Amino acid sequence: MTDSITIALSKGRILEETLPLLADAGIELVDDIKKTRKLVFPTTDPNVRVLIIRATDVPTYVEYGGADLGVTGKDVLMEHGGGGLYEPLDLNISRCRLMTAGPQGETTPPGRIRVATKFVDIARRYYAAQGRQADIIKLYGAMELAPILGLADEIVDIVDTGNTMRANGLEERELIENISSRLVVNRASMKMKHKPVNAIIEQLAAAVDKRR
Ligand code: PRT
Ligand code: MG
Repeated sequence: MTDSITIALSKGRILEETLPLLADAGIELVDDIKKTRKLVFPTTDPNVRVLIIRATDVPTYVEYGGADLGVTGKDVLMEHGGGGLYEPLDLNISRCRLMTAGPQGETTPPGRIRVATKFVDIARRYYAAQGRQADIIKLYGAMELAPILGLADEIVDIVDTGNTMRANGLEERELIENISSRLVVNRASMKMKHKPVNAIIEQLAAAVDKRR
């Protein structure tokens, strides 16, 4: 079955923007994903199946060969730690910014600070590169609450419109990275299944170009 291909997609907001790109590449889901609890889906291409999993699990599935290809945010890839995966294509979807933020009208206090985030490794690397001392506190959601409740001086989080930050009395401070979703490929699949994998990369690249 060397030619059968598994693609891991991130559920949630990335999925909605990924499906039209895949459709342009000739890969469409056969089932209505909203009406089933399945996690593995056949597609209109008999050699391609799709997994719909958490964005943060996509790099892991692809790195260990559970899937040949995957789609996930650059933020997730940065936090996962890039090694072990090819990243051949910027899909130019689900764009947002990874920012530091703190209470409106205040500046970062001097000396050692506390930073709340779900992006622990990214935050650690970022503050270290700035030569700033930071204790990183891991949260799994609602990072925006942390400064208001005195849990942290700053947060590192995703910003799109900025509405969530503003609504919680926070302001953006420094840009860590501009984010979009990326196609990732398992290293062995790139070699062993070169032909079908490459065909999908090229068709997706054309679908992305068409939308520029
Ligand atoms: O929800 P779950 O815990 O299962 O996973 P998830 O939160 O990682 O999934 P999802 O679907 O919410 O987001 C997945 C990916 O979408 C992220 O990894 C980013 O690459 C990308 N993305 C794009 C975003 C946003 N835009 C975004 N606005 N991810 C999150 N947000 C959130 C942000 O965390 C904040 O709470 O939206 C809020 C900010 O939006 P604004 O418009 O108010 O600034
Ligand atoms: Mg979410």
